[in-house]
Amino acid sequence: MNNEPICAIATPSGSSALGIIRISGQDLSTVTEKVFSRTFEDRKATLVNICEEKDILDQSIVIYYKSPRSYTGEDMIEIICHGNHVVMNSILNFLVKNGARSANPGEFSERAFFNNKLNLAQAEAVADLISASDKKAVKAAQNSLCGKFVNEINLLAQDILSLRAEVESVINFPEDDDVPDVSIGNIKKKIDKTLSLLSDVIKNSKEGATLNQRKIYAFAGKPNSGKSSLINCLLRKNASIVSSHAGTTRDVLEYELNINDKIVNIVDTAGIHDTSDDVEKEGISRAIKSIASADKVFYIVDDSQGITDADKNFIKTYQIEKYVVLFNKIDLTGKEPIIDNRNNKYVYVSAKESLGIDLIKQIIEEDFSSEVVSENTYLARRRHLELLNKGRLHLEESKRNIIKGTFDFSAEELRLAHVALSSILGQNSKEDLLDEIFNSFCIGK
Ligand SMILES: Nc1nc2c(ncn2[C@@H]2O[C@H](COP(=O)(O)OP(=O)(O)O)[C@@H](O)[C@H]2O)c(=O)[nH]1
Ligand SMILES: [Mg+2]
Repeated sequence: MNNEPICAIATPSGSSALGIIRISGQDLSTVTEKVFSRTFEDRKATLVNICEEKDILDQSIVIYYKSPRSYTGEDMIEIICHGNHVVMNSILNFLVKNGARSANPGEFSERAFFNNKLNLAQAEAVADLISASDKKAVKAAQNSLCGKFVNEINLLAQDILSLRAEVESVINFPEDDDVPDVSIGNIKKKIDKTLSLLSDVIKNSKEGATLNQRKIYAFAGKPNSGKSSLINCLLRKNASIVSSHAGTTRDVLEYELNINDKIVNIVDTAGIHDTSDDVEKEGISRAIKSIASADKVFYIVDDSQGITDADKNFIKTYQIEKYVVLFNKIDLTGKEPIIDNRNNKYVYVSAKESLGIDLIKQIIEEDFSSEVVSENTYLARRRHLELLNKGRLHLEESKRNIIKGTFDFSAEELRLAHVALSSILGQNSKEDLLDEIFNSFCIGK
């Protein structure tokens, strides 16, 4: 790993009261000498004028963190200067002239990982905390960062290691003697216990995994039911083309909708019906795909025409679990904008008269309030869930082999389960995976 000095602005661009520039490297004495012409005491805030020849670039506070007691584990310096981008960039350029290199995205955290300051799951939690979009996501990212998730994984990994030792002792049992039933029974019990602990972690991780993924709401229905018109009402702009000509929307169009600081994606789709037009057919097949992957489907029915068997069949055919039927055009039928009490999946609206649009927003908001974040919800990534599930499959396979009496296969499955869990923490991870993870960080972190 490289450990030459790197530097970056760690605060957002634009004007702010203060800005922070970070420097990290195995040895910062040369850079310090050239840039500040002085040395600093460990962890003490010092007021300095940063001067390039006779020019004062800024008056700043400098804090020096001596290795290994720093975020990266290397020598680090934080310059707290005025939050002006011209000032900060001139300091950054001065640092680069004096031997520090501009840091790549996530390079500080990558160094922290290689210096065992953070494991991979914690490093990922740092990035997720920075990008968390609401209080729940923040709480779940903090649960991951403070090591609760890591502790659970470590405990599971230890259980699996000791199980493997037990299974191996059975393999080494003298050939002439049968393995006592008690030992086999014990191992089975222990695998079951580990499996149940692992299932709990998977459940808590699944809850958290949805927190940092943006929810997707697909608008579907027959042509001309008013899907595009309703979306334009929600977005308060003419985003999708509206026309009385059936088949106007042919591609899947995705928009961002902000409801009380919660951002969701709204998807406008081609109207579903039988058609011989090839372009429309392709649009319909794309619509069906995006409907299948949406978190919820708003199915639009033209209330002046009423709900038909084809509409009802659509929900059944595509096994849409979470859906709400929006009966649009109530300006034509004279109904009130309400959520039907008898069937709370039916909502009456009018895009033309902007009636019931708040009810649609209310339904979206309720999806957020039903999410629970407990002490054990982790902001797990897809990568973690995949590895947890892989661990579970190997454990189950190991148990099957114990039952069959193929102990050596069972031990191998336990080894693979252990590899899966330890990969969550970044043990034995490949370089390209690490690159992919750290490259998605922001610069300065
Ligand atoms: N009267 C009435 N007409 C509407 C309403 N919503 C949409 N329309 C009309 O229905 C037609 C189809 O609308 P559009 O949004 O393009 O439907 P889409 O094919 O489902 O996207 C257009 O002529 C719209 O002006 C409504 O609430 N009331
Ligand atoms: Mg449309």
